[in-house]
Amino acid sequence: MSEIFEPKNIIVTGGCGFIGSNFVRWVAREHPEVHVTVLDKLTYAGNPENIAGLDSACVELVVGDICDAGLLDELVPGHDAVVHYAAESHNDNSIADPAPFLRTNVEGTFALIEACRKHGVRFHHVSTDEVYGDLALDDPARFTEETPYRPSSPYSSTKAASDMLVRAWVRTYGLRATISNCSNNYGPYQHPEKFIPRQVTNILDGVRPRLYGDGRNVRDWIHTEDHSSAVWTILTRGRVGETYLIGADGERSNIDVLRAILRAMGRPEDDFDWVRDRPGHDRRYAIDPTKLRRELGWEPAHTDFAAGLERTIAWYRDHEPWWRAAKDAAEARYAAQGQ
Ligand code: NAD
Ligand code: TDX
Repeated sequence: MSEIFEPKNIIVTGGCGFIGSNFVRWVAREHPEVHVTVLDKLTYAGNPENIAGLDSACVELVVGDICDAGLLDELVPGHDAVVHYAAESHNDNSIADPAPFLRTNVEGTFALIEACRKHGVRFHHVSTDEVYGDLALDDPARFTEETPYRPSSPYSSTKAASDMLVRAWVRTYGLRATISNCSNNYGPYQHPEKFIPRQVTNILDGVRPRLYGDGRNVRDWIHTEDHSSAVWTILTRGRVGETYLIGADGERSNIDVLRAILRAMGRPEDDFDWVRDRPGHDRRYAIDPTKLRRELGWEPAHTDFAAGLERTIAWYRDHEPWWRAAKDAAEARYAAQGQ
């Protein structure tokens, strides 16, 4: 194992989004000695409420664009590390309009690694298992760090491109960087355009959930708290230049997840509508997290999916003012796409 890196002063890009804000709250709770500067553009997916109430001596918000090289030149020096979550993150949006994905995911990552190279700052790149494409339902294989890149969607191809940039900057310029590729996250503060919160908020609204295609597509679910602890582990104890896959053995078909939501919310299991499939819809994702577990000793803590789902449902039930406007806008986008 390499030396332990003890950052005191980090930038978290995208810290007002779903996973970034959960990470910021996790750091504020577990490592209150660390100062966090959140850099977030506050797109439709960013909400400053997600980090409201945290000690302002520990967490500061800078509203800005990761593509803004001038801003990065001012902000990055003096920090120990940049943890990069900011992205356009939704596959369906990337199919409707890929341009913002190219800009933020590719050009934004480029601007950040240039700033980190120039100012000698450690970089952690948060990415996705979707860069590996998909697996067949009957394939016993899972993704490993050696699986070839084979992205399917505009979203995943821009994330793959950003991973490649980081790898090239490590090799060519000696950038001190690590990469993590995580499976599907769930938990509080997830935008209501995504599968689990969309179905939960539909049911709360008295609307039938919507299942794409045949519903047999498999996603490998991990609680966002476990993603946060894994990223912290890799940032502080991971080997520079390495990639680590993050997963918690949570493979489930979409129809099984939807039925679990319906049951937990007291609805009949068949109370949903089938809708048009997502073009290019990946069939199955599955992560083999052996490297992270063996090399860094990381273990997930939230492995009871039914319990995590119940807590997540309760969170959405209790936070309608948080999701209402975002949901209405997301449903207008879905209606335009026939989904
Ligand atoms: P999200 O869409 O909820 O949040 C994205 C955040 O980035 C928002 O706060 C948004 O305002 C900000 N942002 C977007 N463009 C920006 C820009 N140009 N400059 C500054 N800020 C900008 O996304 P998420 O689901 O929290 O995903 C976070 C990261 O984790 C992404 O990099 C995503 O690829 C990765 N990831 C997500 C999942 C998942 O299940 N959601 C799984 C694996 C990896
Ligand atoms: O209404 C829906 N009905 C449905 O059947 C929605 C919104 C989705 N789905 C299906 C599509 C997927 O098979 O549910 C599954 C999950 O969909 P999303 O929540 O859109 O997630 P996914 O496309 O798997 O990507 C997510 O995980 C990997 C994140 O959005 C990405 O940012 C991350 O990289």
